[in-house]
Amino acid sequence: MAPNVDTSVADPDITRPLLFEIAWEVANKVGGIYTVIKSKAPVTCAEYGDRYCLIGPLSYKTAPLEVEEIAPPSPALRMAIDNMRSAGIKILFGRWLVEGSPYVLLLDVGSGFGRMNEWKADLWNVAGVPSPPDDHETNQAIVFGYLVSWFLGEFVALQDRNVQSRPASDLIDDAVSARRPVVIAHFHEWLAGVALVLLRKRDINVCTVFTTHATLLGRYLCAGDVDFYNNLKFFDVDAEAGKRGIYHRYCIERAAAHCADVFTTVSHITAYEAEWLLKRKPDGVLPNGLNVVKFSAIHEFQNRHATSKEKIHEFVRGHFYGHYNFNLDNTLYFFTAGRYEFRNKGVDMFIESLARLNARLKAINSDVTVVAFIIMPAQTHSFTVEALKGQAVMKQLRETVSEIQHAIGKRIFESAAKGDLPDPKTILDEEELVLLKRRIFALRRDTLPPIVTHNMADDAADPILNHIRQVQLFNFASDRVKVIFHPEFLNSNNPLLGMDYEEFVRGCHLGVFPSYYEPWGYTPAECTVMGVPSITTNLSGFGCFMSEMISVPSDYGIYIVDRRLKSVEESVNQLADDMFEFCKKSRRQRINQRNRTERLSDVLDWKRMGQEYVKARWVAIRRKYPALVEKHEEEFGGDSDEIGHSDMQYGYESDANPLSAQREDLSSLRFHQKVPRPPSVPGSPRLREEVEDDATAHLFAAEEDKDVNVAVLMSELKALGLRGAADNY
Ligand code: U2F
Ligand code: UDP
Ligand code: G6P
Repeated sequence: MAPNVDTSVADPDITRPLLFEIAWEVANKVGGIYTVIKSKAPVTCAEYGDRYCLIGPLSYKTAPLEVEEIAPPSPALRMAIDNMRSAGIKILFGRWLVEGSPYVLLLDVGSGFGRMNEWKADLWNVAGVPSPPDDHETNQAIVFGYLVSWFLGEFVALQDRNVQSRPASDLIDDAVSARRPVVIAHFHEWLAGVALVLLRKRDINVCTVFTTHATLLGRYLCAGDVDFYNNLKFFDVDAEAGKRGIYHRYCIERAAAHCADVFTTVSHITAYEAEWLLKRKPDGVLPNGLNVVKFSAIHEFQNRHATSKEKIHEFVRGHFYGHYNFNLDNTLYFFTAGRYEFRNKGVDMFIESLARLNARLKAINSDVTVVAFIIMPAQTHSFTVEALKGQAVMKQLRETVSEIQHAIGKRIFESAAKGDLPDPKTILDEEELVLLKRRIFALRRDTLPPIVTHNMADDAADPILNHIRQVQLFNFASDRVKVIFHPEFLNSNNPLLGMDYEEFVRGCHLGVFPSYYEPWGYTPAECTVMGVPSITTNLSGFGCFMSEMISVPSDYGIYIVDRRLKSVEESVNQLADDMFEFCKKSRRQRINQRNRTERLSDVLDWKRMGQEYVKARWVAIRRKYPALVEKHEEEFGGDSDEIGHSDMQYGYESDANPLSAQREDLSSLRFHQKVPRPPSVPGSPRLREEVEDDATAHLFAAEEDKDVNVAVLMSELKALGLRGAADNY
């Protein structure tokens, strides 16, 4: 006779949940969400191990490169996949070839299109979400949503059946494996939102989290000419969505936000936006982190800056041939990069401020040259002949010089071997002089160095080019600010600027991201972990996060332009001021500042940021199974009501870095603690006196003072034997 089974044994096990994370960008790079999921994989795998699986659409272009197919490891998974395959759905299950190697389940949306109309009708009936026939993106989102909910529904049902079909002795002997683990499904962005709505409507036993990385309406409204933040509370959301032809997409986004057990966004500013545009106040904020890889030598990132900068120098020599009359040693590289959203990404403000910076540098007769790059993909027809020619003539010159150099070396050796000094007047022979002249003549040109590196599909209507025309930044020889618009993302096979994006960023001095609409903004965060200072705004999630985290962000090379409380004119001036101050820094100050910027990477590491994800999942379990969580907490202690207040321990040990003792450990800072001012910037006059007790400390503190007498400082450094450091002034 089967023993009486305690009903509590059939309760799901909340201590070892299974986690599915669902997004359109799993193994399929489109934008920032790919960076979120990929960079977060190591910490999530460390926490969940093989209980973690990502679900995305099957892209035949990228999946073969990114995913290694394997057999599904558990019976429930295998059966759920087999059932769907036998109904004609194509599925790839495997390991995503990224750090952490998580499981991935990729669903071929095309193989589900046959059922699309039936599903669209169902979505209208169960959730009141309409869908027009001709919006391909929405059609894909709906089919993907039905496939995901089909899979999760099958999986949960099969799990239950497996547990119930076990022999009774199993239930008694091994209570852990006999209890079905709870399933958490974490959905990102509206494109993955349909499944969440269906799980709720079908009452499937899954705890759900929805994270939105922007709102559809926010992005559209900001791209237009709207005073967005002052009117947030007053928009007639349905009408605004309707006017822009995105009402059906908006319905999916709003339904997902309302159906989730836990609704989150990536920053406080987007949480505020979501509250008014999606009409649900987010339960918490899950800021984006990065997978920070530290070099074993702290100064390695500084060396990389120098080598990458040398490559940018090479490109710049070619690009400005014939007008190359500036000193590269006194040249600073600024850049902005990202998707081409002219107003949202603040390119309008960047160009305007560059024009003012140009005027100011000219006014003080500065010997600094700024080369500002704009890296934003647009429609083009390949590179311009002029841009390619610049690199070609410079290459020829370099080859000629290297041949001549070789020949001269031989001559010097020959004469020295015979005991004679070579005659400097005849060190170059006639033929070499002629060759050199020809190369120099080839560098002449009548035109100005080009602004844009590619032939634009619509040059006359391009907003970036038009703005550059308006402020007349035409790369004149007299301009101290030069502009290069590269309307394509970078890669190392590029014949002009043969560097990948990371390498390029490392070689630059300053990233400039004056966004108007930016829920997070990975670009300045990426700069930070590479030790490159950046400018952002208090309308970007990253900017707000940094100003909350750091007492004085600019000390650490994080400049935040006020675009909230200031007029456009004032913000443009502030940006120009920040860039101008940056131009006045000595090399040594820049090196010092980069060190500080890089130190912030601990703050942005997923090992720390990931804690908010842990809390969100726990709150989802708590909301789905309040009684079970209460029982668990009675037994084991703990209390976790809201995200951001939970004291749940994150079971991930950061690896012991032997060099970490030399660094301030920012990774251990809790979210409500601020990063203090750097030790070399005394907080008060009293502290400054104490620092000056140290024989050398005042030199370093003096670096911060604008009015420091550099000549005196140099002689003091030399007297102290720090000749190398003095040379950096
Ligand atoms: C290290 O951090 P930082 O370099 O950012 O520290 P700061 O306190 O701002 O002082 C900068 C020091 O680094 C030196 C520079 C200052 O002594 O002269 N320096 C250099 O000589 N050459 C370079 O290429 C780059 C920098 C460390 F990470 C912190 O934990 C310490 O608190 C701090 C002071 O010891 O130095
Ligand atoms: N990026 C890139 N190549 C480039 C320029 C940018 O891969 O040449 C990447 C960059 O590293 C970042 C992403 O594009 O990860 C932009 O993300 P962000 O959060 O700034 O903006 P989003 O596209 O999400 O609005
Ligand atoms: C790095 C290198 C230094 C170099 C410096 C240039 O710190 O380690 O050797 O002098 O970069 O800095 P800059 O800001 O002038 O590009």
